[in-house]
Amino acid sequence: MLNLVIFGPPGAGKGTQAEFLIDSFELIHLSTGDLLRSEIAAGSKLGLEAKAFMDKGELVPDAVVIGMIKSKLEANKNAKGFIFDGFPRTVEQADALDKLLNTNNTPISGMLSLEVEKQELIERLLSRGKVSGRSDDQDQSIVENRISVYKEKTSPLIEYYKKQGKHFGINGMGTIEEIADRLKKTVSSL
Ligand code: B4P
Repeated sequence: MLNLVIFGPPGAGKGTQAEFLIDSFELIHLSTGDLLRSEIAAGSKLGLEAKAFMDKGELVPDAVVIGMIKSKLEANKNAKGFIFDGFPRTVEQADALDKLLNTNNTPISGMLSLEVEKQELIERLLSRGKVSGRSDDQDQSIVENRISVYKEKTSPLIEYYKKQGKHFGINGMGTIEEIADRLKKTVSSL
């Protein structure tokens, strides 16, 4: 079973690249950002709670996202593998994911860490904000807050996966196709 984490700061191309990887390696794409936006669109209680955090560029509480991932794993017991996109985002989430996967003896195979310069991240997110209507992509101060939250709470996961020998740094600058090729080469070598 191939279980991958696609990792990087907001705007690094996680969602974009995950779409290529699911096609090439027959994986199920689990994006916590997409799952949360579906809850918001459905007007659920969970969505309402999440929206308040997301609009400010803050992380949604760990218990909420861990619960969402747990139920998706249980609903897809026969999957060939998963690509986790936007999850884990904190050390607590990474510990919870390890526990969930180790119960089935299907640990993370690799963490693909997209490396992109800050100015490029800001430009990508603000340009998506002009067309997507995403509330967290429209205001430069919210975008910058998301990048700061990433540095403080999410970037320690690089060390977390390095210690497990599972960290693969990938140059995330260039065209979408160039980056997809780099990722495919790395995943094929796992
Ligand atoms: P996400 O949905 O994960 O948003 P993101 O970090 O911006 O990544 P995304 O996948 O959307 O963007 P991508 O880099 O592909 O999270 C949104 C919010 O949800 C979080 O801020 C948080 O509040 C909450 N949340 C989600 N998961 C959580 C968790 N686990 N715990 C707590 N809270 C959680 O692409 C960005 C743009 O760049 C796109 O427009 C794309 O087209 C463009 N792009 C990509 N690659 C490019 C390239 N090579 N060149 C030019 N443009 C490119």
